[in-house]
Amino acid sequence: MTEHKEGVITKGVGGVYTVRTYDGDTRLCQIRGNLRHRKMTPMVGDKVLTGESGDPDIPFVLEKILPRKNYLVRPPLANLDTLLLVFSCTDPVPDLKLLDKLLIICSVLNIRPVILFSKSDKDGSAADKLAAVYGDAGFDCFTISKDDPVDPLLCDLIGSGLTGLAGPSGVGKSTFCNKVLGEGTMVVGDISDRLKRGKHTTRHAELFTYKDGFITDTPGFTSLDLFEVGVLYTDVSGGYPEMIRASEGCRFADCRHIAERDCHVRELVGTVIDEGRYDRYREFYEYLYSRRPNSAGGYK
Ligand SMILES: Nc1nc2c(ncn2[C@@H]2O[C@H](COP(=O)(O)OP(=O)(O)OP(=O)(O)O)[C@@H](O)[C@H]2O)c(=O)[nH]1
Ligand SMILES: [Mg+2]
Ligand SMILES: [Zn+2]
Repeated sequence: MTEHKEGVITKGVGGVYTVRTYDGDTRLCQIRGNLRHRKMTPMVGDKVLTGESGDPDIPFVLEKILPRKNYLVRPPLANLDTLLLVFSCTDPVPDLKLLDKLLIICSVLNIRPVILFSKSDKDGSAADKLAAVYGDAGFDCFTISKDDPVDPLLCDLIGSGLTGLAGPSGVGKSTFCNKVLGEGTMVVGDISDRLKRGKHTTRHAELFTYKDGFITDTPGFTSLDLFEVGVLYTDVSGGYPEMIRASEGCRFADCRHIAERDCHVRELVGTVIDEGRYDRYREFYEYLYSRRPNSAGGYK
């Protein structure tokens, strides 16, 4: 008789999925034909039903992917509660466009973002400045460094539910995982001396248990197109809570904060609202507006 068990996908490499069942077993699974037929691609974080396959090499099979509460395309993760957005204050230079894009996506998918500015040992004042900008905007921010203990507040934030990591290569995602989970859990890479970029050391997402939840290290990435992942122009403001707060003072209730008269948001740019954040908001808004459904293109 086939023994069915539910669990969570902790890893998926080359069509072979590792599932941790709720009673603590680890099952190596292949994918069932009908799942492939339905073009459902299993993801790390997916809750699944597993059964026996009859194949001694990969003894189990994914029978069913249970409904997802959300999923990210980049990095590919399902059922996230919290996403740690890791950006180094230097080496590599922080890609704040990518950070803001991920904050918009978190707001669309109802994922709690927590921002980590890493390598604060290399440039403490840069890390503090970034944390001030994003902290004032309304996000949970921490500055971290490989030589400092992890803030107990941060440990609490990631101690339950499913936490993913996202950020460019070489910022220290795996280094952070090792600090939390124990040295040697993940391989840590170098950054190139010349380009100050990471070398894509982590190749696959992998989920580990931590306290009452799970934490997932992921490969670094830099390219992320908001339009391609389905974000709409109406979603952009969700990544800018400081502008939503300020918009109460705008003359028009549907103010886009671009060219409208008596726009309180624009009045606050450079003081309460960070100029770089505003510029990125505007760039994303205009880009997605020009690609809105039924649009002939161009921003009016
Ligand atoms: N000075 C300093 N170096 C760090 C810190 N965190 C990580 N590094 C270094 O940065 C390099 C890259 O670290 P990783 O942890 O492999 O980075 P990653 O984000 O996992 O990179 P990918 O797996 O390629 O996406 C390594 O040489 C680390 O030792 C830090 O807080 N301070
Ligand atoms: Mg890594
Ligand atoms: Zn406005």
